[in-house]
Amino acid sequence: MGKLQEKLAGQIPVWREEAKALVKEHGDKVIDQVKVSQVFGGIRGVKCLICDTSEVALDSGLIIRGKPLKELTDKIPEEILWLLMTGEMPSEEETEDLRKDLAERMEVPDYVWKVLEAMPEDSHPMCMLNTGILVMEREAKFRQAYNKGVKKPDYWVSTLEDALDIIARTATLAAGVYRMRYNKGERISTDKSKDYGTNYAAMLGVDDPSGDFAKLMQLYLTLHSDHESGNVSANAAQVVNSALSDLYYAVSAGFNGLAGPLHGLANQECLAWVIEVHKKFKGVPSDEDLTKFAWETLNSGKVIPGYGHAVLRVTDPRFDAFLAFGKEHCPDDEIFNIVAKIFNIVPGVLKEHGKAKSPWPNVDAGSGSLLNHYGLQEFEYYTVLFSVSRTLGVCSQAVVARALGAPIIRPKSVTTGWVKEQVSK
Ligand code: HAX
Repeated sequence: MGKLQEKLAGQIPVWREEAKALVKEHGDKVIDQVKVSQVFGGIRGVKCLICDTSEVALDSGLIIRGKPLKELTDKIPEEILWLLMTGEMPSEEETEDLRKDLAERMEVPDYVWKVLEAMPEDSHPMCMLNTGILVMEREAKFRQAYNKGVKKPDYWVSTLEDALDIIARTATLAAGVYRMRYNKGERISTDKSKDYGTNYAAMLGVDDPSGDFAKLMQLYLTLHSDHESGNVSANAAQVVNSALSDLYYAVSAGFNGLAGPLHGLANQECLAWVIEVHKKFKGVPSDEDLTKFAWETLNSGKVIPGYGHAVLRVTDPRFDAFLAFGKEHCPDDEIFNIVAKIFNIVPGVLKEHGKAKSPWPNVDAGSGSLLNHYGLQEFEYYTVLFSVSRTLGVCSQAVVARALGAPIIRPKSVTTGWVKEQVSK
């Protein structure tokens, strides 16, 4: 048994007792009410989900297990994964144990590559990644355990095994998709002596003499790892997993949601918009030109990608972290400078426009310019990077949910007629 399994085996009975006692003692207490505008408005803001891995504060952004993101930007994915799952930072020994375990699981079976090779050459990299995940479902340890009659209190054990397999393999799969889809040559093998983020960066094969691209990948994997459970990808995965569909099905559902332009795909749209600005103005535009261009985008009925958020009402601390990385590592890059300039101009434009509840940048506004700087310029691939990272959070949420014996998710829907009746009473 690995150290993570041991740690969780010790913690889970305590979590269960705590949840049971809460429901027993306070099960009838009201913690929120639902307005008609929320029912018609994407259930925005309704407090009806439990997620212990992370929370998003309106006024400060991502907090992972009680730790604000800015305290975590120097951590590697193994440390973040341990924190997400257990609620504690790992010791060096625990980090090393998890690193080795993940490194041992990174190999992707041959049949997966054969399926991907048979896909049309213009397939979206997100569709390729997702196909790879789904094809591996035959290996799901949860499904095997369930078919053998495993008891509910032990569901988390095989779910954790699937989680670690999926997390480890997603990096290899994602790197393979990059090399296959963009004709980069042979796949690069995993190196069992490396940590997860360094391995992923190396398997992509991006030229990295300074090692800074690997540093960016570590940061990237941390920043996108989790964002509560109400966002589209986490929520989709959670709902699917609640039916006891195994994690391959659930992660795949999450990735399908991440592939939407209002969610994870915004990062590709974002860099596309920045590059359009760069091309149109042949470099960094003046404040006046950029303001005009932002208005043209809005007036044509489009959103400004990378700006606004369903929950956050301040600049996303994940954007701040990317901006700080860019200022340190590529302060003279024109594309990065356009991103920084957009940050000065667009919030004012969005405020004047008056629609978006938050005029501030989200995580997707800055990441693309940094990837572009290091030569990873195929922006259709960017959501795949996001997916590799988000697997950490989605899988951790599933392990915690199975540990707590969370039931199948089944909210109640109502008809428009029913709402009309209620409001006329
Ligand atoms: N540009 C223009 N209009 C915007 C806008 C933006 N960046 N952000 C919001 N709006 C508009 C909405 O389209 C909506 O208009 P309608 O009433 O005409 O439909 C109005 O402002 C109110 O929207 P909101 O309540 O502020 O925002 P939502 O909670 O509905 O949506 C979104 C949040 C992130 C989807 C939204 O801000 C958006 O579309 N942003 C651009 C796309 C983007 O950056 N997505 C990535 C978000 C982060 C993420 O999940 N990454 O994975």
